[in-house]
Amino acid sequence: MARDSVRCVTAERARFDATGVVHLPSLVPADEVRVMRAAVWRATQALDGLPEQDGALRPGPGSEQAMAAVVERAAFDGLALHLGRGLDAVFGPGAWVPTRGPWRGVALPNLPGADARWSVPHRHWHVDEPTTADRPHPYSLGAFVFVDRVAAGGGATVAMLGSPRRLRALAVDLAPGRALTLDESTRGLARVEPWVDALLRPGSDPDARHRRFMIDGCVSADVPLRVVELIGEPGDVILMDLRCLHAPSANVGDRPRLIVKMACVAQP
Ligand SMILES: O=C(O)CCC(=O)C(=O)O
Repeated sequence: MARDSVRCVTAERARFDATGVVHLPSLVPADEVRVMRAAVWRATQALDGLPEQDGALRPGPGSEQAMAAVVERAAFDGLALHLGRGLDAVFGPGAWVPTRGPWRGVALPNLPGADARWSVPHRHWHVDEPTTADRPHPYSLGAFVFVDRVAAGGGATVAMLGSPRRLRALAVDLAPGRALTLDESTRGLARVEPWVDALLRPGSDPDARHRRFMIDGCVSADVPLRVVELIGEPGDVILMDLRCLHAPSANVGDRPRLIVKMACVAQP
């Protein structure tokens, strides 16, 4: 059955279409999460040091293979079933499936850095999949699986809600018949939207940035935009449209941020 003909418009599906993000609480059973958490933590400790980047200690260049290998372990095999249940509930049976085999995902640990205060990041905003005007849906989703609690300020990925829709409108103007480049998706959007321009510039006052970008947001070409931290409890999953603008943020908390990001693909 074609994906668009699936008549399954849940509230979560509507939220995903509007914002690019949907949060599915308690999708993965606690006993499985505990085993996954231990595996991610062991692999993190086995790394040869974690350099500080963007306000947190993160796996450095060259550790990509090790971080992908973590989620290939048997402890993560059950995730396909749980993610499949979540995807079916949101998008309709079989519309999306978790990727199988090698490179099915990656562990994304980070440890508290030296920053004293958390601020909405201005650097490293990016998309994982380019946007084209004529594709309402992405080819791929990221499933952020929380193998431990991630609280505000604790090194969460930040995402710009509404950005997939806004980037499609931008693609109509800037890139008819092709995909937006990363530069067009960030600085190109900033050129036509002052709120995004301010987001991408360093701002000295964390409170002002919090208010402007995470509470007030803006409406750009009729699309509400707002920045959120992807936070959650152990076993929660956040599905994100990989055309969504997102960035790493500082860990000013007292514990490691331990998540895995699994790839999911649309079925033809
Ligand atoms: O580690 C993070 O929070 C950032 C993750 C990210 O940007 C990505 O996986 O594309």
